[in-house]
Amino acid sequence: MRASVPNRGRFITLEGPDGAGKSTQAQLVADTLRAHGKEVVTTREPGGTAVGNRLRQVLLDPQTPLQPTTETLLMFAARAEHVAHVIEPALAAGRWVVCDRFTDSTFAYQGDGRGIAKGAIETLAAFTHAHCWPDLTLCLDVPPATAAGRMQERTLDGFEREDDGFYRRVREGFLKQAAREARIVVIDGSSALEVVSKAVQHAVETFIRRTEAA
Ligand code: Z5A
Repeated sequence: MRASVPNRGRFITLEGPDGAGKSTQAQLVADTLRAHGKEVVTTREPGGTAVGNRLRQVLLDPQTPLQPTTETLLMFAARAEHVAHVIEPALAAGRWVVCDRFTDSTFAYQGDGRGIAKGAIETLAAFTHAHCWPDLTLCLDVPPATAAGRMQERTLDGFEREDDGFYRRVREGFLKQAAREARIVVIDGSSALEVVSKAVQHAVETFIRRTEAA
């Protein structure tokens, strides 16, 4: 994190299990920032660049299940491109970046979900983006049944076909991560849309006030 560099933008991520409402809320976060006069770049992971989007297709393809190690390395390969070509240049130019998922997802999905050692993920994170960590993370928490209900209409990707045990470990992983990191704000994503939106807006406005007072 380099939030102390003058005029540097801020990096906000949305996290949580599938179907938690991240994509829906990412738009609101961007709108709230723009209403406060910020220039905003919205993006997502895996993806965000041409190479990242090609890796995303490989990562989410239910026909080609990957080894957990391969999956982890490809997530970081996509992230290295994303940080270098999209996130860092935007922050350096004073823009605020709103990103749907980042390295907290790797800790939760590949770490808690697939059993990759936390130390290995920490090493890859330091190698890939040592100086680029989110300044604020909004973690939307939903129980498995709520998320499953929201995903019913969809064609499911490889991750969404995992069993309940995987989903529970991922959810717990996010909550453990939030307990360790002060930048992560947990929001109950299972409430009605207006209620979740209000909580998200409050968290973003509180963060803006804090950065303006600093
Ligand atoms: N992954 C990983 O394993 N490791 C990593 O390091 C990274 C990612 C970066 C990306 O897939 C997959 O990659 C993801 C983790 C893995 N696993 N999966 N699956 P993705 O980008 O396709 O999926 P996602 O990130 O999980 O997004 P999602 O499935 O679209 O969920 P969402 O963005 O959190 O939810 P949403 O699209 O905003 O909402 C889902 C539905 O619920 C939609 O119909 C909404 O209208 C509705 N919704 C939203 N909020 C509410 C409320 N409050 N009430 C009622 N209904 C609501």
